[in-house]
Amino acid sequence: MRYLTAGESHGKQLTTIIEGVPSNMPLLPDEISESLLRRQKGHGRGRRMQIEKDLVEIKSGIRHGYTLGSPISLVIENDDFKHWEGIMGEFPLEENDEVKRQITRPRPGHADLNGALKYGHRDMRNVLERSSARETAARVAAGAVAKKILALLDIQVVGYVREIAGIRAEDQTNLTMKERMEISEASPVRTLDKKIEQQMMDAIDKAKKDGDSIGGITEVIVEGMPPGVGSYVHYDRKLDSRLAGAVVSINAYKGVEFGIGFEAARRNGSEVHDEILWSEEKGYYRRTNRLGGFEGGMTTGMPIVIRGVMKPIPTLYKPLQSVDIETKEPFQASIERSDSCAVPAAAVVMEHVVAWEIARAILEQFPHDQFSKLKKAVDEYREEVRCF
Ligand code: EPS
Repeated sequence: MRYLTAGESHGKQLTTIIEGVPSNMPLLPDEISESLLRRQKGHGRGRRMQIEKDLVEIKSGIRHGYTLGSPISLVIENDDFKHWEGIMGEFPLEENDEVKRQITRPRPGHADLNGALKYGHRDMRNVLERSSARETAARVAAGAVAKKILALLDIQVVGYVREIAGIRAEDQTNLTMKERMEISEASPVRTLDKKIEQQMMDAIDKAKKDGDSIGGITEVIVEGMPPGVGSYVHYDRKLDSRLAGAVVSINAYKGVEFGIGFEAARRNGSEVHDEILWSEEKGYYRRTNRLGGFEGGMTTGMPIVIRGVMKPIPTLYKPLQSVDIETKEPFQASIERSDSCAVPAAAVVMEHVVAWEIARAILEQFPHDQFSKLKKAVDEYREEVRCF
């Protein structure tokens, strides 16, 4: 299974093309749009999210509510395009037409300067339009399809916020997946810890007032995975490594950890590894889950616990010093409209990129063109490993 996204932030639309989804799987546009609307929410989002209402249109690959097995193409229109047609249109400029809002002052921390050097763009709008996190809407659309595959295989995925600007939510280990989903969904900052919700919101309001931005940590849990998915044989099929790559590919993400994560460096081996137990009902399981659901690049069957670090968004109303690429003079970087904190939205993005990698790995291990055959193969494998 693979996908490609296309689209500029203020261009006409975002497009996602997915290949390799098995046939005869039920899928409705509303199921994808629900994920898109979740991504748009969150305290700290800027004015752009009031302009957009991200709803997906399915252009191919689905007929009468079922997948065909052919590529699925999905479109999300940018409502804001109507304000940007002159700037973002595809036709050549007329003679004497001025390029409006040309950007020559790169923002520190954004893709502006490196992208301009790489592609030879003197107007850095050509870079920022694509490097904008608007693209994550297209990735959430792909992830929503992956989540549907997983849900039908009894695998659940949920993402929420663990930390914003140093304000930490306590680990809520006693909650079920359903509770995690419902509680985080009801929270304006997508946290499970009611006690620190207001503090997080206050920190976001303060950052906004100061013209600054703040980052945080998001966590995704995956439950219901069979053990042995991934690989110890091939470096590029290790599932934890693929998940780490996918998470760091989300705009502004700088790091990833599984289970106890970096804390493992400070503990003895006997306090890191998870003892193996067996019962008739569960098959093999671990007494603890410090390794976050992975051993040897493969799932253990325990919940996958993965956290990602999002840096503060680099678009600041209080801009940092930069250099104008036309004059080489020092300047304050360009000011673009921005979110003061997108961590709650990023939790939804991370949930979906994780779902995508998991579904992709399952389809690699159980390659079937028809959904019912995939389901049968996964169920048989589950039974086989339980009694192994
Ligand atoms: C973004 C800047 C803002 C955000 C945008 C990401 O957009 P605009 O430039 O239109 O104000 O709202 O996020 C989205 C549009 C989105 O859908 O998440 C950036 O520079 O990365």
